[in-house]
Amino acid sequence: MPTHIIPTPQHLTSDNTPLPPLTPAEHAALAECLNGWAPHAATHLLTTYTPSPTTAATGHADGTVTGIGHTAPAAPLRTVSATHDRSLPAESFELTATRERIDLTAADPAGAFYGVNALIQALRTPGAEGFTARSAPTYPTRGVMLDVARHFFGVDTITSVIDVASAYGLNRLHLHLSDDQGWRIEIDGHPALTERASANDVDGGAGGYLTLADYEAIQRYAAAHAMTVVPEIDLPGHTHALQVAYPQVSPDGKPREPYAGIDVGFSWVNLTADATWELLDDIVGSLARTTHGEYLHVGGDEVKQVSRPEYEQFMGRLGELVAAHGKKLVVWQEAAGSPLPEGTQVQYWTHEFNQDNLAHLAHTAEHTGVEVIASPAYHTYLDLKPVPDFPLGLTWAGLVPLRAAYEWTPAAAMPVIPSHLITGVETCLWTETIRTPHDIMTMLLPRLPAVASVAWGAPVDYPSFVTSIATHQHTWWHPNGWAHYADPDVPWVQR
Ligand code: TNX
Repeated sequence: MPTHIIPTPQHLTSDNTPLPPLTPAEHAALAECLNGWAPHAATHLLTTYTPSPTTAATGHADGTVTGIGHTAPAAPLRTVSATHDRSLPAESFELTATRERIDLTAADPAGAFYGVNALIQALRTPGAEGFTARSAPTYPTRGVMLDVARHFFGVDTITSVIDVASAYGLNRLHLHLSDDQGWRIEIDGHPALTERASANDVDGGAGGYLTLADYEAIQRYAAAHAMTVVPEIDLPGHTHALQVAYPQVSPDGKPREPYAGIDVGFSWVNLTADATWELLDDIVGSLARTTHGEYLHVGGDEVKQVSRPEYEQFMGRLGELVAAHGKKLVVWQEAAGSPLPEGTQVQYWTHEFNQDNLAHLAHTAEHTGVEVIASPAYHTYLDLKPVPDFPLGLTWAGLVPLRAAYEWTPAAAMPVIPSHLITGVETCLWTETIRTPHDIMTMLLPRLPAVASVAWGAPVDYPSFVTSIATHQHTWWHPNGWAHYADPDVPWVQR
């Protein structure tokens, strides 16, 4: 019986012997071992896994443990340990779970979190068997992007995306917080932004925005799940909502009405006006102060109406501004070729782009310390339809069925970029057609675990992957109320 862990660990062996569920005592003991050095992993174990109260059924009855109430948990019958070993590769873990012992060793708290995930996934497998697993992620940056600008989603929905993404080993939540249709984050000293530019969405709906308290709560929740939030303010295009609030940053200075629709490329700010740079200084300053992580994403995509030299000059100046506020930069691929600060991450998204600029990026990256994040649309854009007649999603880069999200490599998808420059993989969910939390899960599942497998460099075995997906749906997504798309490749369990 295989162990249904996704991403599949790089090394996995089974002992072909039944693996009993955790008893309440073992559950508490493992959390206790983790608590001193990986408290989030301990909390995750305690809140995500329900120990088996029917210990007798597993041959571990001691007659005293209830796990609730007054009785202190009895000593576990299995040996349980959780060891911090800093000599291991970053975010890695080693886990042995058998009928005799549960031993988790991890490089750091993130590795402990992933070890706990692997244990919980394995224990959920019907007919689980004892195993030893070792795994380390291939790419240090493993992201999921959620567009809360086209349709707005609040704290509860965003935390449910964190639940799914972190369970599959992603460590970055990229929030697309501004676009033509709406401005979605409170900015210190600029209430006009959220007062005038957030009450709208792509369908002309009510919109909304995150307060700074919401943003803080999301970041804390993310940190508790080994994830970091990267906020994106899209510049110098995709700025219609910003211009509704502040007409003085428009090229023509004229007032604008909120925009509902899915066109792109029609808006941009005055690239050189003092009014623009004073406002951007405040926006970047507020975001830098309220963001725990080291990166801010400043967009740079689909600016169709300004000359290339003017655009590159703007992106260079924006990079300096972000650096002056103490943060590193993420930009979409169009900014490749601009003078970008060392340590910038460039996010590749489409092959339909000027290859000379990408070649230039590849050429200069080694000298400037620029990294590349792989988000090729035809593998990672989960707003693209999985099949032609799907009710949700777009088709501009083709379809993304489950197999396309699973069977690819960043190096092959971006032939112009030398593979050693690629430090991350990110899957993106744009929300032009995505209206509800149910829609979000339908697009993320089961394709997010597929992209996460690529980000971990997991061993590739599609038949085994789809079998594991079916188990996860049956034993986990369904009980959690998470919707999914029924890709025909998966042997879904019939109810
Ligand atoms: C391209 S990817 C965009 C978005 C759209 C998306 C739809 C990128 C940087 N820009 O503005 O929402 O396609 O798939």
